[in-house]
Amino acid sequence: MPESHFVAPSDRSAEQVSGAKVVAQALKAQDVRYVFGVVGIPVTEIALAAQELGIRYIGMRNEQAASYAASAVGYLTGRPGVCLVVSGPGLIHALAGMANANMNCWPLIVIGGSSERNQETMGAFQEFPQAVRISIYGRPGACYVDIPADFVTVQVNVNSIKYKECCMPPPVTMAEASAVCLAASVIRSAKQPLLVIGKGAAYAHAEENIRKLVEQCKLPFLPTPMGKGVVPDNHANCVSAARSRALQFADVIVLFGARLNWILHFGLPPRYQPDVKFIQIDICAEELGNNVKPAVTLLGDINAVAKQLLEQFDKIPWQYPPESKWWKRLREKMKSNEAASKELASKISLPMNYYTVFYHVQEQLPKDCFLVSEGANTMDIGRTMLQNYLPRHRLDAGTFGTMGVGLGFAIAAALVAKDRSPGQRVICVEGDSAFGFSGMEMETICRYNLPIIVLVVNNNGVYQGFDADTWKEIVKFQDPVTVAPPMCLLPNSHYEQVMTAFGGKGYFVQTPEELQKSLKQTLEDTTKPSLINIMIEPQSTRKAQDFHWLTRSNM
Ligand SMILES: Cc1ncc(C[n+]2csc(CCOP(=O)(O)OP(=O)(O)O)c2C)c(N)n1
Ligand SMILES: [Mg+2]
Repeated sequence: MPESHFVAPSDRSAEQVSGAKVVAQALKAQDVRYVFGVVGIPVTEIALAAQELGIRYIGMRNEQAASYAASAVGYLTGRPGVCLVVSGPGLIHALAGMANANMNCWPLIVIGGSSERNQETMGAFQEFPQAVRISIYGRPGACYVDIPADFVTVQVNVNSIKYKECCMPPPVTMAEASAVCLAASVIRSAKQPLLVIGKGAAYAHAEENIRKLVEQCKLPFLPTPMGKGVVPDNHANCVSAARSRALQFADVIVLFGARLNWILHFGLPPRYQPDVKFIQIDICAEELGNNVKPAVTLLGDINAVAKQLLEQFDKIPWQYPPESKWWKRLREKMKSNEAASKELASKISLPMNYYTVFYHVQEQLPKDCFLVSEGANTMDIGRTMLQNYLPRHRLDAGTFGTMGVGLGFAIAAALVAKDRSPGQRVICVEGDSAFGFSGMEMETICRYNLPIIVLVVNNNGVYQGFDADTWKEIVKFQDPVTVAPPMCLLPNSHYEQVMTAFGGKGYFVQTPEELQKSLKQTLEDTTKPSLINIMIEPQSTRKAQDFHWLTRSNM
């Protein structure tokens, strides 16, 4: 390392500080509040130094879950969470979270402690402010800072270190005025308008302005999975229950921080009208015009642009007529879809189906809870049945469709809740397969005593499973190692015992009554984590859909 940078030769007697402490102080100066990681040489010292400075260090059981948790902190707080790993295998595990953060456009800083440096310069410490800036400015995403082992252990003169001031929140950018005018006029001329609210709107804290726009102009809206709650799901203008129809027949669609990727079926027929006019609002210029040519593009901060649009409708007031044919069509479809879900939910035969389970969960769900969810059917059906009332309170498999994120996300949400509004609950709804990816994080949850409620919706498999009798038949005649069907997991697995093994509460439930009772108990006990293992019919599936979720849109 260049001597002049760290040790002032004339002042060798001054107080010395370790490289690890310098790193921790630099993180603190950047307002990093949470570090998730798995320790090892040479990052243990950094974790200890961070703790000493009052930064929360959360020791996880796998870097994958640690990187997922750190990225969720970034999404929930707007400041990057840090994932601290050993280089090599630790970093390889953390790559999963970096890729997931990039796909979700969430800030994340991964710090790897590598082996002794060869020729690098001390510039590495200067990387922190840059990493923070790059992770939160423009489109947020993941950054990696590599710290060689000898930087961690080196003793340096405290007077020789200059910490960079805290990186400011990103500057707010606004859309071009003429484009805003054009967008307003396209909306005014719409016969069948629709607003789509994405997680970009949630991240930008655009809830107030978008809600005003919805109410002032009386427009129907649809949230994307993590856009849920920006405007509450139970708002009269929410048309989630007629999602396919709304997308398919809208003639003007305004995208607030929602990308035309697979989640929105690429914006293409047959899921959309071929001549639908998109008004695309995004923070990232590269996103504009992806897959379809928008009628209007508004480049800027989603909240600022929502306000700009609102100003247009303040200047010349306009409302979409509530008695229009479009509203009637949407309401009819919502009614029939809601009735179909209700019918499935009211089935009293055992084992339960997904709809019955989620009906009872929704009945007891605290309105202000964080909802974390992953799985296939578990997540898809859960999303339609479980309501979000607050922005940034739903975390799920996201743009990448990653299984294994749930428990890390739940841990992040529980920590943020604990610091911001104690008493707020985190409910983590997991498919039995999804749960397995990071199941050992139950120990982390119990070690930090985070009162998370984990619901494992257990159908003995991936998408679908087999009942115990069928499984017995299979293993009676054949070697289960070679013939167990690929979608099958061990029937009636007692996942709740993973929780009780570490001192949390576990429930194994098979009936609606048992489910109601266990939910009530877990919600009343705010001191302990719990896991409710909910057995459902192994072949239970979604109700018939007009389009499969993954319909190929370009056929
Ligand atoms: C990391 C990762 N590996 C594999 C997959 C493929 N995959 C999609 S959903 C899923 C699990 C679905 O089963 P489960 O969580 O039990 O939910 P269910 O549909 O049975 O309710 C898997 C393995 C994925 N999305 N991500
Ligand atoms: Mg399953």
